[in-house]
Amino acid sequence: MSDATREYFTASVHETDPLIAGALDSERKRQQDQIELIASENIVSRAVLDALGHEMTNKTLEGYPGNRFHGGGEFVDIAEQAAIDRAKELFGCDYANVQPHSGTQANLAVFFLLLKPGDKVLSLDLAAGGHLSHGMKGNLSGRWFESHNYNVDPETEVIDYDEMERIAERVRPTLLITGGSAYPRTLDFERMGSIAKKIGAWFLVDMAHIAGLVAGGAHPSPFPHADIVTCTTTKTLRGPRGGLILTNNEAWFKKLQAAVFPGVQGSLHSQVLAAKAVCLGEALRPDFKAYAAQIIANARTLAETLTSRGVRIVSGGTDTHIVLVDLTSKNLIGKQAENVLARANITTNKNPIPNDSPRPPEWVGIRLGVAAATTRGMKEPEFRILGSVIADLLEAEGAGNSDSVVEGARAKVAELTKAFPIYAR
Ligand code: DSN
Repeated sequence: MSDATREYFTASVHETDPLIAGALDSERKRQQDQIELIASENIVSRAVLDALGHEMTNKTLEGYPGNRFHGGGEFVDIAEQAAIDRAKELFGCDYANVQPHSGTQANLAVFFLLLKPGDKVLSLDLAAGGHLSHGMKGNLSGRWFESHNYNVDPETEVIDYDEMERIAERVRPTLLITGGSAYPRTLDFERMGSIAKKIGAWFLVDMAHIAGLVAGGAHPSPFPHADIVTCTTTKTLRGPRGGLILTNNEAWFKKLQAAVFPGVQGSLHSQVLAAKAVCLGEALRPDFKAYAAQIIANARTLAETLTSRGVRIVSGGTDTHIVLVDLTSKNLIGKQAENVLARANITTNKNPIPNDSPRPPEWVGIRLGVAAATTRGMKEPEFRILGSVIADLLEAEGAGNSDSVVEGARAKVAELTKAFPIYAR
């Protein structure tokens, strides 16, 4: 073996690429030192990381277990079959496709399966918590399909199911969609499933954000009300980046497999399938239920603490991992809040709230999600501290004197992150 070949197979990224090694090290430190409150994030297990960084990444395969276009797939078949079996067991459904590279790809495959260009879809308004892959104009789903929205009640900020029914009867969509990125309340799958049936639409539940809560019994399951369900394996499910599609419809399943491959994807991400199997296996363990229940307790504690300090929470609270904050109560917009929290090492994102401006720089909300900090082991006492640190920062920023408060807030965050370390080395 030449020296160059030996080095190729043995040298670490620290030896070969200082720029990227530095970025990787800094990102690890950032995750340790910051409290992650972005609702779509979580912290995967060492076992999931092991799978993601494995040589399995070298394997190219198309097709499905036992029926591949390339040779040498026997070990990836084990991983993919385990992911399929575990997904079915976890979510109590008959069929699972675990190949989508993301939640958006999963939704695209469902559109490919069920719709023709120009067909109508009806989904939750983006500012009310919907998702861009459900018909936003800038997304293929909004370009190729006729997109309509339902919304939340302006008073309660909870989905107005009566209004949804009226819109569904008027629009007559082929596909009714629910779920999204920033809806903090329990979704009434039974009611929406019956609306879909009444108007002869298919019912898609995109449970990307709440999949871990469903898996852990902390949110009702979309089955048996949904015709088809998509999700990511990131977020509350606490796995690698990627998607799943689940259904009980035997007649669709063959077509669904073809809709994913070759419909909207080519070869699979072999190592991600292994990581999906690992995270789904973790979610089947009894301690996952305790994690899911703790998420709800933590989110409620955070919402109550903020409310007690005069910070308005959209819909008055939460049933999930998401706490959506209306910053007008503190004379702020989303970007200002995101920035002041970032200065104290709390990571969040500006977000629209119901009926917000379509322009991101004008959004008046921030979205807080408790899953990652819950994974670190933080419980109600820590979320009380965190809630009051956040309230201090928002108040100070609104009053134009945050500099004096940021230092103390950083110190409190540092105490928490030190007490709850991740990936100990
Ligand atoms: N939809 C984006 C979010 O919720 O942050 C990414 O998953």
